[in-house]
Amino acid sequence: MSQMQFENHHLSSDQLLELYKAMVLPRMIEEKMRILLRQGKISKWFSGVGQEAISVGVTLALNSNEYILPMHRNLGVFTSKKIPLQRLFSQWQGKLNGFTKGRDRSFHFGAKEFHTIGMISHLGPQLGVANGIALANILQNNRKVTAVFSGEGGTSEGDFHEAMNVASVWNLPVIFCIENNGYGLSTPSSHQFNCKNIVDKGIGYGMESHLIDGNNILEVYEKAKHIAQSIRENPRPVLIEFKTFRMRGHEEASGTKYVPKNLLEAWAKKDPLENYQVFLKEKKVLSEALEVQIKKDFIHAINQNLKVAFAEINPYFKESKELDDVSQPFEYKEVKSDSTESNIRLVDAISNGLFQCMERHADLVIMGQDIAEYGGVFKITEGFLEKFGKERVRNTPICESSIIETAYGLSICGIKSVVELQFSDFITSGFNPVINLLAKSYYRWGQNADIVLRMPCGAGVQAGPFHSQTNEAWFTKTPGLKVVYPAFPYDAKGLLATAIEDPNPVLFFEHKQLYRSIYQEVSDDYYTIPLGKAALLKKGTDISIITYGAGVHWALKTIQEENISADIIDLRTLQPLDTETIYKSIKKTGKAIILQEDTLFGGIASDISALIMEHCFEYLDAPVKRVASLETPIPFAKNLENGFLPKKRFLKTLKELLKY
Ligand SMILES: Cc1ncc(C[n+]2csc(CCOP(=O)(O)OP(=O)(O)O)c2C)c(N)n1
Ligand SMILES: [Mg+2]
Repeated sequence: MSQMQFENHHLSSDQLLELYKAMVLPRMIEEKMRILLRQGKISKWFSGVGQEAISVGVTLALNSNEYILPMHRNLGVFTSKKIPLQRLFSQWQGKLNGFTKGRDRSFHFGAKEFHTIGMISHLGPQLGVANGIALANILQNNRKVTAVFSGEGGTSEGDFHEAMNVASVWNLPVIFCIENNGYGLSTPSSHQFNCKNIVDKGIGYGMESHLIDGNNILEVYEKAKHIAQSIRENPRPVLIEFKTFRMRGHEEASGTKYVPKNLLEAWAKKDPLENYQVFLKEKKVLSEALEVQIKKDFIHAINQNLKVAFAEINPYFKESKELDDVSQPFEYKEVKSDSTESNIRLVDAISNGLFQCMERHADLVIMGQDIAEYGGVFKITEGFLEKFGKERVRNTPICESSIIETAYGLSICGIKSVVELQFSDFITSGFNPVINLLAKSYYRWGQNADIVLRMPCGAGVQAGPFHSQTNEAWFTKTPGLKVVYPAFPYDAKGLLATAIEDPNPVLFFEHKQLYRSIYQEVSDDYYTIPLGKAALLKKGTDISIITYGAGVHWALKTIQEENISADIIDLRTLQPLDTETIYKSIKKTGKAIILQEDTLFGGIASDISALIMEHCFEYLDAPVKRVASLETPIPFAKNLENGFLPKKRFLKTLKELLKY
């Protein structure tokens, strides 16, 4: 007798068998993988034994062209999505024909042709990415559902709460599938959250939620199918908690010593596959002979595919190939403007530039706190809502992390977005997706992140330690990110246009103190300026001053007041860096000073200094000097802030260097 109650109201024998086979396959693959793991042929294994009904039931309940975002125990999603076994095996062995060409392991990959997006290690961000895909589905009005997975442990992360909140506020068609398997590594659920059921959390987010027996394939499949269909008809987010149990260790090496034996024994009796098999035999849908045949066929398929995967070549290291694959190739197309010009401020140039990009890219979405009716705290998006509508100009909850993940989900669906950080300081609350999703995605599995993050930054406005940082160095050191930092209205407008054209993630720094103090003649029409090209603002003979952002204006003022003959280089883009312009200038002047508003240690000035040393040593008549802010947080009071900033120290060092 089956230990579980299966109720079948209408599924045919073929359908019942299909569910059975779909659970047998991941179970058998796992058995084989555990052998390979012991032989050192794959690197790690996270077991989904005992949880197959959830992966399989949910995947088969959705249409094959609907996205599913699985986690590390959801092999059944990959197999039920019919991803060729040979490619899965290649992926796990780090072969060249794996989904990541050997650049990432296990389930850390996406396969868009199968509408499957794998995880990054950090668990919770997956939920926000699903929101982005669901938002794309809403914008494209295609009535599709997206399902995303998390363990109960992952629900403790802020990303879970942010994703639930955003999905609910925006009414996104997502099924949040939480597999409550009792443990997160060694931590039991009772140490993970303090409420009876995770479904109870749905109430707090205003979200419909369901509790489902995750070991009962018919219950999972039927309920998920019903929920998915209802979401297609009436788009909304739904939370499902699947009760289940993790029958093996967190990963194979870690064991289950800390799990009470009686729990393992009790749940073993509820094994989803064993019980269903008994039920099918009782119903005479499955015979002993058919069971043997099905398993034999799978063993054959697994072995055949393994043979092919073993024979596949390993990735070979070619430096240029690795470097080329960090960013999606982008062919810059110059757009010139010979239109009339207006004398406008930096803030106006950015606003006007962004507006024209919204006109040019019909599906470009902008997201940020208070950017719609209110027009943003710096009023850059004032009037955008009226012109472009609330689908494209989206006020967000205070959920930096989830919104950046949402932007990544949009990008997966081919939609560009611009995210306004209210202050660049607050990127700390969305740091993980920038570094781990956006920056690494193209290199890992060829998926670009077509996102511009607008970063109002900088000091000089007496805004203190949390509203004045210039934090570009956190990003210039991360491969995969482009960093733009204009100092003038004309550059800001043209560079923003290119940043949005570029299919890669770009951090676009906008200096708050320059917003309303710097004016310039700017073309009224759309135009572009290439990334990675510095501007030589002044030509001189005695020294090269290399700077960007507010530093440009300090340098210009200083050499004018002191009547110094210097090259002034405005970098404009920090990543990629225009080393050619820097070296050319130094070869002429023989002296270099680098001025940055950021604090000294680990800032970009240090790298530029090292590069000059390595490439222009023979041309130098003096040591390269870096001038930067003091190594403290940014203080609030005017006198303190002035002392912190490098303006005075710049003149002193400049004079010393000229005399050297
Ligand atoms: C941000 C982050 N912290 C810690 C980890 C390490 N880690 C990986 S899986 C895991 C447990 C996850 O538990 P749960 O969400 O319940 O999923 P399960 O493994 O039980 O399926 C932990 C702590 C991680 N991957 N990411
Ligand atoms: Mg768990």
